[in-house]
Amino acid sequence: MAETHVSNHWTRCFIGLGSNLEHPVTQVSTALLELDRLPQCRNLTPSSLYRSDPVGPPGQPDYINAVASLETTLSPLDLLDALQALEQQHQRVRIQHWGPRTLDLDLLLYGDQLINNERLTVPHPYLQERSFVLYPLAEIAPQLHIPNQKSLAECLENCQKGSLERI
Ligand code: PH2
Ligand code: MG
Ligand code: MG
Repeated sequence: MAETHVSNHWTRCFIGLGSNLEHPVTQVSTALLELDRLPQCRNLTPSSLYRSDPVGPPGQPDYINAVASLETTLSPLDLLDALQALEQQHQRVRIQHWGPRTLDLDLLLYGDQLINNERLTVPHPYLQERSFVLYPLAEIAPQLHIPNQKSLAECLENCQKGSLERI
């Protein structure tokens, strides 16, 4: 009989949330509640919500962003599956790269792990340059260690806040 491996090790992860369609504040607020209810996940810590201009193709609505940490016994790919299932529940349609979306859930960090495969790159490749990720991260984890990268404080020094505002 096949053996199912169930981990009992809790890993702290960080997830970036973003929306710029269909009532973005509601999309992100609802997604935070849904993350809190994911199986094999506990201790959700959300940041405030932030508004910012879109990075990428112009002419799309402003974004609402947040970051949340949680502890999980899910593997990185199982957590990614759970995040993508939530995006689907929010009727996410992928049309344009970096185009408008009802809900984007990015796995930013998974403990100290460096992950690079077809489905997943962790730490998230644009983490260091995005004010809408760095500022909410600093709010919930000012001492955060980002594996293989500069400290969060250093990243923040090199990153313009731009249009980002906490709401
Ligand atoms: N997400 C993108 C592309 N551009 N811009 C903002 N302000 N916020 C986002 O979350 C965002 C973006 C692709 O994931
Ligand atoms: Mg994204
Ligand atoms: Mg994404």
